[in-house]
Amino acid sequence: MSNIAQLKQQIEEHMCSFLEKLEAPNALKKSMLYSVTSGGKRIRPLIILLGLQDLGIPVQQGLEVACAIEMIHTYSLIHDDLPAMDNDEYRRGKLTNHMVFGEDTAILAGDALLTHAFGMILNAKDLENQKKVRILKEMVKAIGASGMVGGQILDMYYTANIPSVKELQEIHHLKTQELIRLCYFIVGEIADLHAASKSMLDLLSHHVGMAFQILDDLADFEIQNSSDQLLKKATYPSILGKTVALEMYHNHKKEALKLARELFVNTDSSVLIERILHV
Ligand code: GRG
Repeated sequence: MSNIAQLKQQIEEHMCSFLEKLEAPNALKKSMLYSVTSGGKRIRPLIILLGLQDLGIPVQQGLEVACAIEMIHTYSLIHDDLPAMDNDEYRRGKLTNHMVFGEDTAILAGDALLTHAFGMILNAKDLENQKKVRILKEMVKAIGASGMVGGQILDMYYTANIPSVKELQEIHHLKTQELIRLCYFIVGEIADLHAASKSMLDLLSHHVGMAFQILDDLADFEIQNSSDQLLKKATYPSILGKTVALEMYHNHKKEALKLARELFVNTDSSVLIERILHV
């Protein structure tokens, strides 16, 4: 099994054992576990663990934080799929959480995953308290009203109003890239990198986040009657055209790989970027 596959398995096992041990009503646990185990690529926790490994830091120091970030990502997807948001019936080829457990339970499963993410970081065994505080502060910024949730409301607003390119960038920056930025921030914090390397990680997260979003938009552009198209959502190819969007994607990917090669001695972080951004 490859190193990346092994780490992915470690992430899955840790999240499952954490949720199975959780003292909570069974109906809620089942709904949380359903979405956590429904086959995500685990990009965000892998960014953290591979980044640490490539810098020579034991992955154990970041395992709980990495799983917490995946729980936050899962909560955001459960809520994004709800009838009041994108109203999606399927995700990752499976019925969405509210289709299986009902809207009420799906909302609460998302709430519980978000809350437990904070608990997981607070209780992380191999992480110093000072680092936990710095990570939690940045996490609040990245996922709350001035981050992912803020991006989601802008996304809703611009479903009825066409955004400019600058406005589209702002939506995606908040909705998608802030969580990716947080993952690279966590690597820098746990590995105690100096300010210059932290700035490089920040720039790396920008390029990975941009290329990731444009690629997602390009894939959606090719699907007839996708949910973005049905909801008349603005995307990079719909606003700029496919050729320009493709060129932007290639440029961001190239810059991301250049920075990853400069930052990390080992190459698995670059392998992961190649995999995330594979057309
Ligand atoms: C509801 C608070 C709230 C936020 C929702 C993340 C998000 C904000 C919405 C998801 C919708 C979406 C398609 C966003 C674009 C980013 C993206 C491609 C997310 C999917 O991430 P992957 O590919 O998913 O990592 P998997 O399934 O692999 O976990």
